[in-house]
Amino acid sequence: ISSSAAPKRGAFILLEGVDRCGKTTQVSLLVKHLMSLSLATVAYRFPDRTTQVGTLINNYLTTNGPTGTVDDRAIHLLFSANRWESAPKLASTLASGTNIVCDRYAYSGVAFTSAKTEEDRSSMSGGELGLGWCMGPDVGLPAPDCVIFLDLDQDEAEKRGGYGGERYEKRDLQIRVRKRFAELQALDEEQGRVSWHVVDASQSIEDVTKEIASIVTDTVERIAKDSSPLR
Ligand code: DGP
Ligand code: NA
Ligand code: NA
Repeated sequence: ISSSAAPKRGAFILLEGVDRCGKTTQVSLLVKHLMSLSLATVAYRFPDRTTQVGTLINNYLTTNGPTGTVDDRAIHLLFSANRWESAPKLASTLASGTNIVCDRYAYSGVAFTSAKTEEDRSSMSGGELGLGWCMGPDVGLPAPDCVIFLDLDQDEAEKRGGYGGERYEKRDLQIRVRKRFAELQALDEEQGRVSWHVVDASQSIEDVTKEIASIVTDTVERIAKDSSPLR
């Protein structure tokens, strides 16, 4: 109990999932909830379409050109660059004791790119666009303290109304994306890294919110107590 104890850092809470799983709604409800507990919290969202790199990504997502018009590897690196350009701010925000609730991050990066082909890319040595290749550019980014995966099957996702027509909003791709996320969860569990919490996103908004709130309260307390440095 020395007076020179390291200052508390913020917790980095990440929400991931397929399109239409309700992430964006839950991120904003969670930020409000934490603020109501007097816990300083800010929301982040990736891709961040407001930067120059984000403008390129937005153009890519909103034009439904045939696959191959833009090289899949090049666009993968742009999504990663879009996270890296926020990395210093993410790190300083956490260091200042503010919590971050983030809508998508590097797991989406790997899940979406590696889902582009039907070939099995699940092994770490799956070649270009395989999991190992896809993970490379994001190695070293500030790591989340917990991943909340809003799990929704494709039939349920489609019941939620039409997709907005963006490039990735297609049934077969989304089914593969969900599988890739599960593979990434298994990898993290194997290696004892970040802890994942899978939440059934087909529940009512209120029930999902409650479940997330209880997971996050535990995580925020754990991080505030152990003051371990960011990885
Ligand atoms: P959103 O604004 O959350 O709807 O995300 C836009 C789309 O981009 C969505 O289909 C998920 C996808 N996406 C998010 N991050 C990445 C990434 O890093 N790489 C790739 N290839 N796709 C991503
Ligand atoms: Na979307
Ligand atoms: Na996003």
